[in-house]
Amino acid sequence: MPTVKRLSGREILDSRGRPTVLATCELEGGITASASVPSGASTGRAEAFELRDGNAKRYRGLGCRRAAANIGAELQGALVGREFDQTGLDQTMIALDGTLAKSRIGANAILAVSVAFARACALSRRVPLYQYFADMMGSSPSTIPRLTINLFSGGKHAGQQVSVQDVLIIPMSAQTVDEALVAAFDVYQAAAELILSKYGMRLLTADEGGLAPPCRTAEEMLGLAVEAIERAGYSPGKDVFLGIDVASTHFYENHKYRLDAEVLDSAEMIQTISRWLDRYPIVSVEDGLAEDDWENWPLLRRTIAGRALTLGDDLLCTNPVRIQRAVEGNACDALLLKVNQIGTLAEALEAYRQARAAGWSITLSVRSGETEDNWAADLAVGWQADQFKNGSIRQSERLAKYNRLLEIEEVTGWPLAAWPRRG
Ligand code: 2PG
Ligand code: MG
Repeated sequence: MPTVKRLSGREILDSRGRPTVLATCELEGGITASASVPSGASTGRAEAFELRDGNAKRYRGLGCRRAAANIGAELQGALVGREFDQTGLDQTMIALDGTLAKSRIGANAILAVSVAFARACALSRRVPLYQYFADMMGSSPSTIPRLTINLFSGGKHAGQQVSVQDVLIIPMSAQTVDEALVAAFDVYQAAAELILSKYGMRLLTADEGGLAPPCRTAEEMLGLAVEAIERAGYSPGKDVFLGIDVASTHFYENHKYRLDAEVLDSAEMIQTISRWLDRYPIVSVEDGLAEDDWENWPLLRRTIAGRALTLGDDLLCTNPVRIQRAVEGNACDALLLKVNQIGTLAEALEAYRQARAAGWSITLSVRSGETEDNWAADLAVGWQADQFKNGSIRQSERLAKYNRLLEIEEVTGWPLAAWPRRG
């Protein structure tokens, strides 16, 4: 097993221009690797804790110097000279931190070390990072996850002009990453032209590189997506489908959903989503209900089963305890897996296994604040996620991952995964 020789941390900036953490891990024998971690904006309450400096005079309190320093001081002190496998390293850091949310050392510091160590181990074994991740879970990859690509943004990612956070396109007839990206390009260009002709709006992008048309309702945005698919020469509901991240936690207050101009209770919200499914080719519904609206999730799942995945993001927070509750209550049939919601690779793998054991589908997702690091692409392939959610095809922090998938595709020749059975 590899021995940790040196660890160091650095504060860097993410794609929103906010500080985040990069860790560098040197193993005995001289191999060195670095990794950086992302950060969300529409976060769930149960997410692991990002340690930030809180100094209002610097980056409005968002600085990550303390988290970075914890890598070079406490983590280095505790881990140096010791041999680990991935799970051993992660568990040692969890125990050292000693808090439920990793708030003492910081989940951002811990995850950066977890991934930098993984990358260094892959290098020392002379295997691609996706192979290291596959070995970690004992899988033999043979496909690349199907891409779900952000077309339009609203909600917290685009200044709330419309309540729903993401409309994604899912190129379903594409057999390869290359074909999926071509379709995404075509639809994106068509959508940009439509937005210019309908709203006179020039091309401006939201946090994940998607377009942010000044729609007033979710249906207007969904209709625009269908029009863009047609205008690009594809058949909606045949070549290209839609996914939505409703992110409804962020417009849920006093047991009501403030969806655009409407105020809906949970049953009405479910009916509204069901109507969207009748009218638009939607096959995945993320966070259709809020993270605290546990009791109504089973009805949502039953109502849309067979038509679309019931995908839990804020509800589950990649947290094994919450996933267990959702499995027992039949609240979802799909997990949105974001490693930094839980804070280590080992725990994310536990979450993954739980979801798989329940027969759920898995979408591996990056965050709205990302860096140029591309480890999430290797993780999605190595762990054989069904889908990969990586934002739009604009902005280098997104392309770092898409371009890595192109490289993996070229080397392996693996096709895109089939869409999972819905029901
Ligand atoms: C989400 C993610 C990615 P954030 O809600 O699924 O789109 O956003 O990283 O802001 O939580
Ligand atoms: Mg989400």
